[in-house]
Amino acid sequence: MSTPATRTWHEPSLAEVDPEIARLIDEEERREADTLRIIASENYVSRAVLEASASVLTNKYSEGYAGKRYYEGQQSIDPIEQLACSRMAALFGMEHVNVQPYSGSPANLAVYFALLSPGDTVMGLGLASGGHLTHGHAVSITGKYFKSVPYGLRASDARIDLDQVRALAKEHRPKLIFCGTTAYPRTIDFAAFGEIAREVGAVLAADISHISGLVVAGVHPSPAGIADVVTTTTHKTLRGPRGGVVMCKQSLAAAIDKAVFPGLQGGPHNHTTAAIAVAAHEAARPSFKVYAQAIVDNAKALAEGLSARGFDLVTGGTDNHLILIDLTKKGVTGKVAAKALDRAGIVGNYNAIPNDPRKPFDPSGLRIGTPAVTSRGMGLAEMAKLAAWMDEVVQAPGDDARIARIAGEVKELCAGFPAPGLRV
Ligand code: DSN
Repeated sequence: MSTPATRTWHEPSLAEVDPEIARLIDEEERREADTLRIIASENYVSRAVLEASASVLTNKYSEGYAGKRYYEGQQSIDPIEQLACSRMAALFGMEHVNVQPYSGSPANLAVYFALLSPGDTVMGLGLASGGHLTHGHAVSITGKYFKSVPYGLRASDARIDLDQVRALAKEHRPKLIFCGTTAYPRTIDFAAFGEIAREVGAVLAADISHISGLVVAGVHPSPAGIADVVTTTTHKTLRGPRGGVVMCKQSLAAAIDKAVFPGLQGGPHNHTTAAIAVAAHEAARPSFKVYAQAIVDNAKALAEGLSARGFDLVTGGTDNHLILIDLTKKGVTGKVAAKALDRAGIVGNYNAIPNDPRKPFDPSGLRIGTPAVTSRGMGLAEMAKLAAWMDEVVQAPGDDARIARIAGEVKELCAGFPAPGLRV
């Protein structure tokens, strides 16, 4: 195997050309190093993924697919895209993979564009119940151009109401059923969705953006062999670059590819494609299974620590990487809590809870998750500290002295757990 020759720059650095942007990037790196990132959808990519993302591949146009491009000069691009596709196919056990969507929303749009006509009926989990905008929400193109029939959660336990899914599917006969979530702490029953989709003759699309890293590691059931189409972002639990992927049965491959290009997009982002290939390579290693299991173990430990401190958790806990906290009984809104936690170096996001009486921009809940802290190598002892700090902050979100002390303690803890991809 040949090693690439060492190359040197003949141009000024970013810091020399644009010190203002260089400084802001440095500050962001410092912030990512010194704080606990508990936004459930965020993570740290490895240095290898970062290097591929920041490569010269960003210079190249490649409309089309490997072997069928509209521009010349694809000697490196074709094998890179083929590697990304074959690695993702092997990882997820899917027949066909398209790695070109720019992110999760375009990936989902490609599914609609490939399989539906405007006005066709689609079912998805409602946004207020933990679904995604692109699963048919009224403000999204998916709710405006298609007839959207949202399903929801059981009132008794805030789990996806599969009886309601079946009843609505029988009544409305959707062409497409989306299963998948952005704020749901429990296992998705793909087999049950598959049965319902078959009963009504609908295509089943599983959007596994949040849980794809857990799925490939076998710590969450896989939709492979059940769903006709699987979409995912690549930057959440999977630890890849910001990107999107559509995977499907071979019978849908041509329609999906045509929908992505030329239907929705021009040239793919080749630097992202290469980074997806690297992330798939990393996720195929045995160590990734250990990592994904640790994400779930940490989430369960954090949930227990928070419950023990009187936090009200939607569904009472978690099966995956994510915890949804109802702060109503704590007497503080999600926004006030999230902003105070951010000042303490604990970065999450405010989020609506099921049937939230408050508005989405100032809701009753917090959504947190453990993928990023687990990427730093943190474990159960650190989750106990995190629960204690969160409790202290939420008890007194206006206590600046307390928050400053906690921010210092968080920074000290973080120094012992260097984050992947960051310079130390
Ligand atoms: N923004 C993503 C998330 O945080 O879940 C979904 O699009």
